[in-house]
Amino acid sequence: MARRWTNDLTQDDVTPRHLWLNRRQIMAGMGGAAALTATGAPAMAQGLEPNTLEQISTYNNYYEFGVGKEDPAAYASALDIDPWTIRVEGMVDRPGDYALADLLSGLQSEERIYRFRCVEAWSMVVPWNGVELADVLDKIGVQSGARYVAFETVVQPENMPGVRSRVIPFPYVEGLRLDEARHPLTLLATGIYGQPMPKQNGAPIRLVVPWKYGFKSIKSIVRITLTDQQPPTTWNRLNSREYGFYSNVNPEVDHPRWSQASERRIGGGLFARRQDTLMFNGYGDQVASLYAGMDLRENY
Ligand SMILES: Nc1nc2c(c(=O)[nH]1)N[C@H]1C(S)=C(S)[C@@H](COP(=O)(O)O)O[C@H]1N2
Ligand SMILES: [Mo]
Repeated sequence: MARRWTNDLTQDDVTPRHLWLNRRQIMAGMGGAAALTATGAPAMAQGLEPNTLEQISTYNNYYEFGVGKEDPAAYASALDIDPWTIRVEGMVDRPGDYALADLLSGLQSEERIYRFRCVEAWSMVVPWNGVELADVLDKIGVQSGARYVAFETVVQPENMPGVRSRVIPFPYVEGLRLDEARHPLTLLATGIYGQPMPKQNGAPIRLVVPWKYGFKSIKSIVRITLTDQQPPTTWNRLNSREYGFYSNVNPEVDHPRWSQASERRIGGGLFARRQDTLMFNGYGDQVASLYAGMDLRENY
């Protein structure tokens, strides 16, 4: 049984398994035996109707495969994910090269439906499968001086057209403060809708931090480093004025070139109203305390 969160639904809460794959069918299901959450609130009212697997896996950002939203779906099949080894290093008790299965063995598998908000002001709702990053950190044994976790994406030039044309510097790197990394909402995701992670979404394992802009959720991870220094992050390196280390979703702090007050839900249709963006992407009750006393305008 997956652990549950108050504003996170399992697939079965939202709609029966056989209705997952097609948005029209989901809507039909809701018209009949109106889908209810565990608490009895309509799923729609919470804005947590999941996107279809088709939507989630055909509109992506994964610059290693190109900058177009359809490039990852077009090219990521070339990504070589077998075998997959993750180097664990830095301030840990048990460093080493872990086969993916070994790193995950014995850990509680989770099913989490999260809002996903890209800094470009589009959003989806994604039913992830994975493990809590905190459980992985416990497994590798974080040493007392560690304050940050750094992540790195695989680089396979022969399989990645965006890497060959150097659209941005690679490897893609990201990082979290240790308390953010240990937060129970933070996942290392290995699947979507109960299926192995599509390559364009970051197979075989990627980060998911639902209260931060999507670029923090680094894909296809091959290195995890515990450190006492704030690690460099790809978009901050490229443009520190536009992309901070924290990058918490915040409707009150605009991107220098566009508003962050609202978002376009993918799959909402051509004429759908934009939705209001929620503070911490709707996870403020769980995560706001991580930033108590911090100026969120300065620490963007
Ligand atoms: N390695 C890597 N990770 C990445 C990216 C990328 O280009 N390369 N793009 C980021 C951005 S900007 C977003 S919005 C999300 C997109 O995740 P999705 O395609 O699963 O929706 O992945 C993030 N992780
Ligand atoms: Mo993004």
